[in-house]
Amino acid sequence: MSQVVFITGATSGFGRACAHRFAEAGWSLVLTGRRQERLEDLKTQLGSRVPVHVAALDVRDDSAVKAVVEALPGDFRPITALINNAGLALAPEPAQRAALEEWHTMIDTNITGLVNVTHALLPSLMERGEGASIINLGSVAGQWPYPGSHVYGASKAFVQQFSYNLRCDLQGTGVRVTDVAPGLSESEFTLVRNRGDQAAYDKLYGDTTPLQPEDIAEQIFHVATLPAHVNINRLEIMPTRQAWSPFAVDRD
Ligand code: NDP
Ligand code: 8X3
Repeated sequence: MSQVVFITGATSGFGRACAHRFAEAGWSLVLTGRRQERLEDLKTQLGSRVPVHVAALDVRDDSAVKAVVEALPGDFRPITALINNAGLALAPEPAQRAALEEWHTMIDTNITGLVNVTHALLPSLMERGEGASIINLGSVAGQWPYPGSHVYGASKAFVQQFSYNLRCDLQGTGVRVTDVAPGLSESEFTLVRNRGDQAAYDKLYGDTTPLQPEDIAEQIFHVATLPAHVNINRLEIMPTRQAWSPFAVDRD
């Protein structure tokens, strides 16, 4: 039976790097994201090496998620690994100045979207059973608070706890679950968060050495290809040049 990976948010950053990494190892790819053109580009790049199925998908739309899963061609099921990667941060300002609509968008994407896709693919993952994996993109922001993280960090805390709780329910099915929690990583994530502000992007990633999407893809591939009896519950990854800061104290 061929190995099949289903990736959400495959059009950029970690998701796109995962598409390349799993293709290198000969896996069949199901690539999803909202930007159809980028999906077609990936199909052109990778389709001569491995079977590739692309589907434009907004993970917030549960009917669309169900339809995409139901329409998966026979060669692309059952799914061996689900990479729940689609996500975003918005509203870089403090909570008291953030727009409610942007909070809703983060919740709808990072929480509801991830839940939609997981729910739709659980039967397929359970059909695969031993060796199957759900790999959820959490973040250091789900564990460590920092200014401007408000709903984004809280959404990633949900991802961590949902991953752990899934582990409990899936015990005995062979399906593994991992919360992968990266720190500072260079991708379009920062342009999305800062509304396309290139100066903010350059400031965050300049004069240091952030993780690259390929670094995260390598870890995700490692998690998905461990022996079937091994489950990494949470994998937190930071660049060597990133660490924690002291508590902030308000002084007169
Ligand atoms: P990118 O912005 O490069 O990629 C995000 C991906 O998510 C895109 O492919 C985008 O595709 C997709 N996406 C966003 N909204 C939706 C939606 N509603 N439906 C379907 N797809 C969607 O960011 P990263 O690769 O850096 O981030 C990937 C994941 O990793 C996210 O969950 C992020 O929170 C997390 N993360 C990122 C870190 C970082 O520092 N970069 C660190 C820790 C975690 P499209 O627009 O085509 O739909
Ligand atoms: C993204 C990493 O540090 O910007 O999840 O929150 S961080």
